[in-house]
Amino acid sequence: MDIVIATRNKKKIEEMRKILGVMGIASRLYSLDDFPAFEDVVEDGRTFEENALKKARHIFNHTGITTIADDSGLEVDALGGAPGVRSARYAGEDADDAANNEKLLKEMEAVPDDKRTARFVCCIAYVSRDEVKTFHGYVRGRIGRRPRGERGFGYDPLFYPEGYDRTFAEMTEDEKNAISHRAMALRQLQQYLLEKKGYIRGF
Ligand code: ITT
Repeated sequence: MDIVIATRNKKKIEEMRKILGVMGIASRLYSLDDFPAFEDVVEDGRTFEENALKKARHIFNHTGITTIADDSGLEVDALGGAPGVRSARYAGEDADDAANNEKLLKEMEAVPDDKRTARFVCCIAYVSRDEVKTFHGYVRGRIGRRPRGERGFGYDPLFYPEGYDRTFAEMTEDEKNAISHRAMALRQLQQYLLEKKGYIRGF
């Protein structure tokens, strides 16, 4: 089966290619790098699910190829769930990862260690000719007081998954992919395809 990964985030593409590759779901994987002319959708949904569906439908309608979109973000308990669906744009419309991390640390300056809990959330939307499905993944953890590690992307340098004393940015790709919100959601997609379709390569 051919699949388009409907994201422009290069780090997400890398992670999803790796996870989907290990799962053997797709015979050919495209990303939006293969379709540079497509305009981005406006991510104005109130939930990760609304945004993921919007992105996946948009690309499926243009390509006619089965599409997977990821909408994800960080929910911090002490901030009432922020940055949430605004994770990519927390410090402003054109904010980069460093600016978003800096803003998060500032907002959390006064939050004591035992109240720095958070979770990463991922919604994967799957749109094909005859199906529209969504899958959800979560990983709980806590927010550090300074960035640590060079790997990953986004808020990885600040996020300590529960049970670990290293941030996602200090983990190898494989370590992060074993427990991440994105991998959990993609595993559910894999399970769905396996049960409903039975056409996954390698099974
Ligand atoms: P696309 O919409 O093109 O997929 P994007 O980066 O704008 O790319 P989102 O709207 O889903 O993607 O925003 C996700 C943001 O949430 C991302 O930019 C990070 O700041 C954060 N995030 C999501 N997953 C993450 C992860 O695994 N590690 C660190 N930060 C993550």
